[in-house]
Amino acid sequence: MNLADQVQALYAKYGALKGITIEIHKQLIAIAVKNEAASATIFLQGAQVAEYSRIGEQPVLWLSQENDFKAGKSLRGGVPICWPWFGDLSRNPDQVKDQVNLSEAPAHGFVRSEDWELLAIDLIDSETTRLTLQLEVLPTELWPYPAVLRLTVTVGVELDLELKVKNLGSDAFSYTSALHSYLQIGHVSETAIEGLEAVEYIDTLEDWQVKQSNSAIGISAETDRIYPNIPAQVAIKDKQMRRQILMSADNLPDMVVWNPWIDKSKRLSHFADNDYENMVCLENASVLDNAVELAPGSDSISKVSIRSVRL
Ligand code: TA6
Repeated sequence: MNLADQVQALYAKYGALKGITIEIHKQLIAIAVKNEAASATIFLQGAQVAEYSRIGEQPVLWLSQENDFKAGKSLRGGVPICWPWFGDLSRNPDQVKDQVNLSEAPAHGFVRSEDWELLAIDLIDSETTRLTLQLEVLPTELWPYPAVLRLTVTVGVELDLELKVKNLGSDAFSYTSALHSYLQIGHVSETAIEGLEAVEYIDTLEDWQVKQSNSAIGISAETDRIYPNIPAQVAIKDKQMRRQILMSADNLPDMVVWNPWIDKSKRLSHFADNDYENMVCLENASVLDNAVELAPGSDSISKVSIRSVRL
């Protein structure tokens, strides 16, 4: 079905719903949501929440202004879904790595560039809208394990993303995953990350050494850290925007903290040279020792809640 027909079918099904608009961004289709609490934009490709704002407030999620909205290329920004592996496959646990042909493995898995099906839009109340999207993962040479992924996005006073993974095959498989949230900040020099102080972390930029910072995290250089087994909630304190963004998760025990800083910003696709000043990624994840093994027929549900609170 071509883009116009897809949009037509979506309008027929959901166009009459209050606050729902079907949008075309070049080669991609998005669902725009607006209710009394918030607005959001969810792209069918990758089931990617690209935007989320509380009504009358600055965006909570950061989205690159250099995206070209091409089919097959995940947007830079919002909340990309990293599955069935996080990051560079070669740095994944053996039980994940050995399942896949390393030579063809894109960073962060493949589901973030696939077209997901919109199953439902529900107007829960005047402040809450829920979208349900699904991706059937058919066996391929790259990933031979049939599965179905379902993402439930709840747009309201907070943004909730719930990802359910079900193993449809007759063999167990293992995966790592992350909800790779890009968060909008006023300026990196006036931002601190609280809640990870007591957690040892892996510094992927310094030979994966284990380190610990005993104070709130400030960012003043390229930062790419894996914090295993984090506390229930992590906060970004944003002095300039006079708010904090609270990140809490269920069944995603780890967090990756990433900011590309100056040099990597120049090398990144769809990323302006100074974009590092206004974003930081806090990625709730299940990686390394927390890789998930899914038995045939079983499922795993993980969830992230993102809430913006005025300081
Ligand atoms: O989560 C951190 C990270 O793995 C960084 O190393 C950087 O590669 C970032 O993800 C973005 O990855 P992407 O493939 O979306 O450009």
